[in-house]
Amino acid sequence: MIYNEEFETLPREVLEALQLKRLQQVVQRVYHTVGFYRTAFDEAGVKPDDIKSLADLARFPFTTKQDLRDNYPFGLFAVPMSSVVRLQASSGTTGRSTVVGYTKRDIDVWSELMARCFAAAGLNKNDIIHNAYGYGLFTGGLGAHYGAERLGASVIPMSGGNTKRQIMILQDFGPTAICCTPSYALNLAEQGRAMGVDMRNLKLRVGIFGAEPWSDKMRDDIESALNITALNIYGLSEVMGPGVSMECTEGRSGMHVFEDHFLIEIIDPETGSVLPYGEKGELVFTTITKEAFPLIRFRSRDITTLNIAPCRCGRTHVRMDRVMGRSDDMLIIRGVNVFPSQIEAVLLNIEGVEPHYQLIVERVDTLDTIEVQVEVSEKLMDESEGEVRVLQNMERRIVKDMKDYLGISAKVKMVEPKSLQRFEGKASRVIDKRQI
Ligand code: DLL
Repeated sequence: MIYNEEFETLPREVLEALQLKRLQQVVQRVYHTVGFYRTAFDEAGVKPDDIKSLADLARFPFTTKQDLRDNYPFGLFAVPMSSVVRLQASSGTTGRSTVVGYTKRDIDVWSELMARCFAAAGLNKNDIIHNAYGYGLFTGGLGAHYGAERLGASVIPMSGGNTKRQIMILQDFGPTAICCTPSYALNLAEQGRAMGVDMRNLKLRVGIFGAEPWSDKMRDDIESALNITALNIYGLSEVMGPGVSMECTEGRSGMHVFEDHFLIEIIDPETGSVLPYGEKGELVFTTITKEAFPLIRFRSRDITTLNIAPCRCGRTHVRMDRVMGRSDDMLIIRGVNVFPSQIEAVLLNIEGVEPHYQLIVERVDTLDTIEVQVEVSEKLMDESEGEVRVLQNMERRIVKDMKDYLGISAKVKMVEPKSLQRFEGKASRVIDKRQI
């Protein structure tokens, strides 16, 4: 089913005319309301009036995650706080996290786009949706929740964790759809089986999975473990949250980007030049309807391709392929985004620890694990005379700080001074062994 038939199936030329009008408005608006954009545009020698066609956007400067951090928390908002009704933040970040704000109308648009996603998955008001995306600052929980309500479905606000209870609810409430990260879906299937529950015979028909990379192999595994259709949903907090794009049941080959609200470009991450459809590159988003926190040419760092070929479902919106990687070093550990530099910041706050560390990421059964190997300083080694208790305390402190500041559960291993590899060029501190 198509939730918003009119806007999701607009002929391309009509869609592009609408995009241009909205783009011109938003570029004017940010230039006059957000100091950051005024400076950035002036420095690049461009003016809002320069947007005469969609292609003119390519002359405008990019916005990066660093720009968001530099303007933490509310520096890029384009409306006064009195118009902001909700704040959310990207996960796993301390201090300089990215904070996003929404006006009432922004929440309204987001709810509609999430409702479009559920409809694309074949859901309607008769469905019961088990929402196991985390509620809180993370956009997954509330984003999916409002969309499910907008659709008129019955939503179960489970949030993440408490797996046994989730399995009980899945049995007792009989939801027909589930939303969570793909790795958590596998985890639920596995724990359910361990509890002796026949997970293939639940009422579930469809799963809406995203927030982390996954493969067709994982899709097959989830579909057969839960006996459902597994669909991909994509989004990022900065641009809105979940529901920026969604696979339809017809195509199952790429996610339609809701282009009446977002302009999408694909660029060469090295040179920044715009690439044609079909080529692999980094996604760049411009929000053309957001009020509180509009973004111009935001570099997502997500690598994929765009496919403009018409889809059997009738939607005219371009499809993006699954995310194939990132053009930065961000890791997603059990749905929590974390940069090695943030782990480093936590480590360096602890006395007796050297700035030499290695991160080993693995997927054990269905769960991501991260081990942090870090060198003890020689000074501490000498002072403690290698006493085990001192090292154990330090390990405990690091585990706690990683949880408190970054929201990740890490295994910490203290290693001897000078035992980790040293780098001559760019340090490569992450060993990612996950076969996704
Ligand atoms: O993960 C929003 C979301 C919630 C999407 C629930 C889907 C479902 P962030 O925490 O800001 O927002 O993380 C955004 O997660 O740039 C991608 O690298 C990654 N990501 C999101 N969806 C997918 C997906 C939410 N379907 C970052 N496949 C993005 C691969 C994804 N990666």
